[in-house]
Amino acid sequence: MRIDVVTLFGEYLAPLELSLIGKARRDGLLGLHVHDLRDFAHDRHRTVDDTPVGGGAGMVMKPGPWAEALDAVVAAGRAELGEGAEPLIVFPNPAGTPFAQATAHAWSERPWIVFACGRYEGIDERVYEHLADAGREVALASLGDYVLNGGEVAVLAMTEAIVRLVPGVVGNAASLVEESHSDGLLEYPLYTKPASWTAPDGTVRDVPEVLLSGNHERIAAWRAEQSLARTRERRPDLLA
Ligand code: JB8
Repeated sequence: MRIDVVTLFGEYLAPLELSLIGKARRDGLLGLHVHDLRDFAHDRHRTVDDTPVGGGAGMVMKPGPWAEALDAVVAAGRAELGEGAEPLIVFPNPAGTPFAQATAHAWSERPWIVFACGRYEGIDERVYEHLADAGREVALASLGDYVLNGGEVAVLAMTEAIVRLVPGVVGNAASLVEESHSDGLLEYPLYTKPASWTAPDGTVRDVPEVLLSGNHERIAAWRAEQSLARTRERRPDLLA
């Protein structure tokens, strides 16, 4: 899978060198390319923003650098993947469609995703029109109902959620089917040894007896009941 990121703050993406994602890159399962939007601004000050037409607070990202950057990234990706290759271009945006585990699964099957990180108040609307007219596949994706300073942190989160679902990236594929949201419910409570643990305040805390029973049917039933109870309590919206 190939992932491109266009950003003003490439340093924000440094964590993608680490751990699981870094290993996927070294193993050749992921090609990650970070591009500086400012390389596509051609005036003396390499300007990428300007004041909002019609008035209002803050600054708006100029359309020119974005159109040039995305056209260049598409051309570079096609040189690697083939001239017929078509990326999904994702703009993290608090006004986008919610990004969920189902989105991560769907996008983990894509050969190529381009993330476009906005900053300031956002990007000139004509960039989206330009991409749509060029026949590009575009998605606006929101991590949740809160506002970040830009798309970079959302790209870190989405990239990790997507790449860990690419076959071969997570060593134990079975752990992917037991986690929260894999079946639309929250995960059941987890315990490890010792079965009887004395907390720092002296309280003895035992693992639920059913988990020590060796009765796999009873254990599965208890876990299913716990998942459902937790989901009803914490995330009733998931049951509706
Ligand atoms: C300016 O919260 B976010 C997000 C916030 C942003 C921009 C992009 C994404 C651009 N603020 O996902």
